[in-house]
Amino acid sequence: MSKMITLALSKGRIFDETLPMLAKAGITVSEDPETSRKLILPTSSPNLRVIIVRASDVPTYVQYGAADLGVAGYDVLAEHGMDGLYAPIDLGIAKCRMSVAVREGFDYANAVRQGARLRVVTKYVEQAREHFANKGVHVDLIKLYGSMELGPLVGLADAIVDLVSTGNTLKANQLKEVEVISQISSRLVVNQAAYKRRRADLQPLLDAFSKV
Ligand code: PRT
Ligand code: MG
Repeated sequence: MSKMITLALSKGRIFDETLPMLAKAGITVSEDPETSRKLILPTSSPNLRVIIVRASDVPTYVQYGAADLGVAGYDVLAEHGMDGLYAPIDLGIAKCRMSVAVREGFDYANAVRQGARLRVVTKYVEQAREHFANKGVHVDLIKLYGSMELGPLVGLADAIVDLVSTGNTLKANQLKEVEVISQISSRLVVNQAAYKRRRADLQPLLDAFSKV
C-alpha cells in the first residue's frame, strides 16, 4: 500500500482551476474550501489529500515536505525562490501579467527619461527590484501585503507593481498600466526529495497534470 500524498492548493482561482485537472485523473475533492472550514480535505482517492493554504505559503509547505506537491503562481514562486522545489509542469492556469501602473495623470516615460527616483509599492519586491535594475531606473521599493492600487492615490508611491488580468481594478482606481514585467501562470511544484524517492506514487498525478 502506498503512503498518503499531500497536495497544497490555495482557495479561489487556483483551487477552482486545479479541480478539472484532478477530475481528469478521476479524482474529486469531497468538500468545497469556500464553505468548509476544514484545512485538510479528503479526496475520492484514499491516497490523496488536499491541504488549503495561503497562495504565497504553497511553496513553503512543499519545500519542507509537509506537502509533496502544490500549485502556485509564477509570481509567488519567483518571490519565494526554488530551494527544495522542482517545477516540472506549467499548468497554464490562473493566467495574468505582472505590470507597472501609475496614476492616470502621471507621465511615467518622462519621469524615467529624467532619471527621477520613483517610489514603488508592491508585494513583489524581488521581481520589482530586478525589473527596475535591468532598466536602470532608480526606485525606492515599499513592501505592501495588499491593495497596492491605493498607494499612488494617497501619495504613498508614484507607481505600483501588481498583477493585472482584466485591468478593471486599475481602471476603477484611475490607474494605467505602463509596463508589462512578465506573463504569469501557475505551475505544479514538487518537493525535490519526494520527486526522487516517491516517483512511482506521484507519477499518476504528474501524468494527469501534464495532460493539460
Ligand atoms: O488573496 P490572498 O492574499 O490569500 O493571496 P493571493 O491574492 O496571492 O491569492 P489569489 O488566490 O488571489 O491568487 C492566486 C494566484 O492567482 C496568484 O498568485 C496569481 O498567480 C494568480 N492570479 C491570476 C491572480 C490574478 N490573476 C489577479 N488578477 N492573482 C491576483 N489577481 C488580483 C491582482 O492582484 C489585482 O488586485 O486581481 C486584481 C486585478 O485583477 P483585474 O482583473 O481587475 O485586472
Ligand atoms: Mg487575492
